[in-house]
Amino acid sequence: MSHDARFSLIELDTDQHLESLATEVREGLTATPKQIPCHFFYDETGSQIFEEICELPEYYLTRAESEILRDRAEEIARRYAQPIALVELGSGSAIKTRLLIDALLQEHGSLSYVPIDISPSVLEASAQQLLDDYKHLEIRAIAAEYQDGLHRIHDDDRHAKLILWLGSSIGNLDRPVAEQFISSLRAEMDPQDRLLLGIDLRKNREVLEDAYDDSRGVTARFNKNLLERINRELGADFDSGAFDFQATYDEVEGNVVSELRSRRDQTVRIDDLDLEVKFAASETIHTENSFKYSLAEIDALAHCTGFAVEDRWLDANQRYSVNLFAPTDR
Ligand code: AVI
Repeated sequence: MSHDARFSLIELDTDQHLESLATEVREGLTATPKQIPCHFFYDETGSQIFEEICELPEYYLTRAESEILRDRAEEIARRYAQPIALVELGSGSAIKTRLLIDALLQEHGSLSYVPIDISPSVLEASAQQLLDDYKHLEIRAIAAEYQDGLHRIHDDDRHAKLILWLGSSIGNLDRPVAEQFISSLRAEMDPQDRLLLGIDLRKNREVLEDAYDDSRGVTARFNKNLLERINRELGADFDSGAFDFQATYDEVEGNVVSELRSRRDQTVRIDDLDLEVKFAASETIHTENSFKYSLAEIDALAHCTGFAVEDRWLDANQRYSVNLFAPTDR
């Protein structure tokens, strides 16, 4: 069958949810302490640098998750007697998604893959590649916020759904926000549906700080790209060389805090906002939280959001977890 017959893209109206870079940069850089939300990392340059991060020796998360999925994909696929809908939050050009697609196609002969992502162009690009590679795959992409997209499938899908939320993306949400988000996913799920969640685990400081501040400076470049993006898109005059990058593990909170630190007193002008931002020497801009979970914290998260952990797998080094959440009656 042609690509056209196997591909559809629904675009839901998402404008109302998207705050612009301009609004959030103005808010974040006039706040105390200063901050820039981490979702702005991912312009074209930032997305490329993130791919480099995933290959770094220190950034074990991607490899650990792939190892688990490689070992368990068949076992996961065998849980289902019938073809399912594989729903992914984020768009899956990645090896990890392919491991599951391979196993599900092998088991059932056909598969409906439903990536949900805010960017229609990212969805189209990754879909074309997948359709080339898998002749029995159907892709029903949805360009939307995750919850709106899930709501859309809830209404018209009779397949059991396996929802993937991989990469420990949950770690970039504050814990109460993560709880709310997982509860909102639960609200869109039927009893036979499952949520497969990749979550990085709490562990010793050195491993974590190396993972988030690598020796080649790739993660530093990823963070400084935020400043360069503001230069490009909002006419600012940040000198990214006048900032240092640091990643610090807060053991009590289980949170790797990423920040840029001003090397000196300086003033930055942002033309498009008609704004001057003053930095004192050593003043920081908070760029990202990466929360880590203990197994007990994952159990508690499942419990308070209407799930039970039906299965859980760790990598050989026990650094990372993939968790299969099953809805419980409430
Ligand atoms: C996308 N997210 C889960 C990554 C993380 O581990 O927090 C982003 C990242 N930041 C620095 N390195 C990777």
